[in-house]
Amino acid sequence: MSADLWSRALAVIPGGVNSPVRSFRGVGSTPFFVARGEGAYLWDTEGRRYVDYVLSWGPLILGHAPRVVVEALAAQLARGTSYGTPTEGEVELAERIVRLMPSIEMVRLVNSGTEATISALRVARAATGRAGMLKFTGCYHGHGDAFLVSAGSGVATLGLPDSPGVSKGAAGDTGVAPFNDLDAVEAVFKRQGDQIAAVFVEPVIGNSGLIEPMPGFLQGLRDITHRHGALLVFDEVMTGFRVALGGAQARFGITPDLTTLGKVIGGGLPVGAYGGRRDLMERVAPAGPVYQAGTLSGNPLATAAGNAQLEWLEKNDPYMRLEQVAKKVADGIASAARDAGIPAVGAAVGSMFGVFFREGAPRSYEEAKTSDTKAFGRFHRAMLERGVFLAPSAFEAGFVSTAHGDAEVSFTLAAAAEAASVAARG
Ligand code: KE4
Repeated sequence: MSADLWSRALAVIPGGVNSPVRSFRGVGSTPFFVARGEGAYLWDTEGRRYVDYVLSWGPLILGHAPRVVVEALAAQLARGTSYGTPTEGEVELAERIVRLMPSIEMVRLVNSGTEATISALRVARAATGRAGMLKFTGCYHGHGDAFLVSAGSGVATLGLPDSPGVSKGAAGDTGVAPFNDLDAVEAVFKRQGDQIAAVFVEPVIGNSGLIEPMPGFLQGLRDITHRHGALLVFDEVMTGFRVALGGAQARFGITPDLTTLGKVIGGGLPVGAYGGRRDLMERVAPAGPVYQAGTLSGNPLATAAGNAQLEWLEKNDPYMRLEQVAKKVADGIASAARDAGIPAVGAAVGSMFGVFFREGAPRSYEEAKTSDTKAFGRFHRAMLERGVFLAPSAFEAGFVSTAHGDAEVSFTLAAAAEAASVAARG
């Protein structure tokens, strides 16, 4: 069934997938097709079961089809799917986000993380009258033109288009620096600080594998941006409601000017959001002149799922236990790899985790790239064969949910012991 579906998909969808990372090219294989998900598990169309650590790339912090979300969606479905008018659910979700992330005084709902970051950049440029933006290698902020840039040569340089179709004009206002390198950030601001509207950062990188901020790095960004009149934007599409109830900004005690959100706030339905200081957000149409719109923004199904999921998280605050589970998985996989002779290190922040096949935790994407991706590819395939689905790339974070318990962890670590020796054999 999967083989037939795969050849049909390749015939009519670019690369056979609706998002590149799902193609499993990062681990040198081809994807399975999912028939259903429940709790911590996925079943493919051949009936094989997997413990799922991808969880739709982050949104499913309560696991697949949690009762509270399913019931909220069923109730809403009976009342219709979209109206194109204001609804109570949007107000409730906006109030919840504002309550849980106090740096966000006002918030606009959109349909994806990409929409959130391109809109936040537009607000930052309007508010400062500047065009420049600084991002970090290894951070992914969606596929907006200004963000699809890679570092040119040298430590911190003007971005170069990282994809055909991104014009020099669109990329030319973006600077790129290595994560955790405040000297490089200072150097960029020294050269062109008065042109930089905003610094965008994943406060904990989830798009290079998991890379944690060094002590003082995030505060350093806050100080530098304050000094130069630039805005600090925390892209918490992945870390928001994942690393703590109030996101990375609560965990690290930093107040950004703007925050972008997605994933968890939609409970598995398409939602993104951007928000922050009232004086900035009141510039957004129709309150102000900065235009941004969306047919299905804040639609009733997405807000029903998002409200149900966030309400459960606010009531139960599962983050301590989620971090314990994530740590067990990350450390257990890393030690299985080391026992098989593969250098490896694991890390967990809240319910996100990462394992690198290298000596020592990387502090930047440049360091992460030195990990053994070939061994990771062999390990990933061997884990799949043993019923464990890890992110199909050495440069993606893993996620646990409230549905991942001791049974799932011991199943995973037993599989890891075997898969590591397969991977080590080459
Ligand atoms: P979306 O446009 O995919 O909803 O969000 C873009 C985005 C923005 N910011 C951060 C920090 C993100 O992690 C993402 C999307 N994350 C990827 C996972 N690496 C989504 C998976 C995919 O591209 O299919």
